[in-house]
Amino acid sequence: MSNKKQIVMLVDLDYFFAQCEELRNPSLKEKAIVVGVYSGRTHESGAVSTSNYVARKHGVSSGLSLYLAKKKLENYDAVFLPVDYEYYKRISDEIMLDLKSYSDLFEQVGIDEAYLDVSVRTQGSFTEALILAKKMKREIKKRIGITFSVGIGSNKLVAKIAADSNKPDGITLVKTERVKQFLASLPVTRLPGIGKKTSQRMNDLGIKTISDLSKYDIQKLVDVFGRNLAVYFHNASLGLNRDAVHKTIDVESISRISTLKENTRDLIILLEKTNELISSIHKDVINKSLKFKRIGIIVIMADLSIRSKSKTLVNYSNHFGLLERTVQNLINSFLVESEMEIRRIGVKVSQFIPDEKKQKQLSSYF
Ligand code: DCP
Ligand code: CA
Ligand code: CA
Repeated sequence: MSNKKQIVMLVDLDYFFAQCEELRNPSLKEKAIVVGVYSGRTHESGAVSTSNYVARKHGVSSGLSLYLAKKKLENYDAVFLPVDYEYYKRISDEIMLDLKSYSDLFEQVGIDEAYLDVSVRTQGSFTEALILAKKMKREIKKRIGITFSVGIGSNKLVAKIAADSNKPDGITLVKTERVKQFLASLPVTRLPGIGKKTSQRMNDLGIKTISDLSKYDIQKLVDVFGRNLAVYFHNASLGLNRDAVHKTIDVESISRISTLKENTRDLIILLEKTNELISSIHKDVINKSLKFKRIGIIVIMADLSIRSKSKTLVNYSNHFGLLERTVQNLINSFLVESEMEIRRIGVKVSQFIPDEKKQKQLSSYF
């Protein structure tokens, strides 16, 4: 890492799915908007994906059952909408492309968040960073119509916690010399990686605030949480974090598909073909220094209908043998499920991260 002052922003789109619904239908703005995943057979089973601030005022937020949400809102003007992921993704893509242009280094984290390293273009000046953040908010609001909250700090951890502390449409800047004071009184749950279970265990140790955590004997933390987590918790409580902004990978998937000499269901013939495809995909993955998490097969049947099957790995990998074995298992189970002959077969890998040999273990918290 260079010695120059690092400045990182975290952008978090406000009440995102619900704000997208307001964008395409502004007349909904004054109403409570609940975007939900309808899972079951009855009209009301399912959960709230997110809601706008009008609905939140009445106690309706992410994770609540739709049944309870309806009950809480029965005396108010409310609309319930199903998740339209494709539409939200289109808006997100447009915003992310814009945000990227304000950064030196850009890392998207999920559909509604991104880290921007702006150290170079602000020359390490927090004042410049604040001006940049305001400009970015103004221009994207004007061009796309979506608001977001920004946290600015000297690393990803501080930027993230800062962004969370002033929503919606906020900007929070935490200068390096104010970090300790800023964090001190916050509950430990505000640190990324500390959820319900961990905070309960900390609570049992008498640790409630981030300040409590920073003063707690580190050896005792090691005894309870193990070395890696203890070190992360201790450093995080002091606002220390060395995780770099990783450049987001533009490529979404790498695939190859090929037509068989003749239609077949013969496993050996199919594997011969997929092994060729795998070799070519694997070369590509290594050349681009990627690791993938999802492996799939695409099968075009004798009647030209298309099927696919995939598996998500536990860890990111670019291991040739694992790719081979996984494809073999997918084909095996595909053959059990279907009786028709196969005309073409393809292999696809997706969900990439950069393959950085020295990747920090705890970066998975971000
Ligand atoms: N989401 C979901 N289910 C959850 C949490 C979130 O489907 N339990 C979806 C809907 C959200 C989006 O992910 O719009 C982003 O999640 P956030 O946690 O950032 O929540 P919001 O953007 O909705 O609200 P906020 O303004 O608090 O960031
Ligand atoms: Ca978010
Ligand atoms: Ca959000």
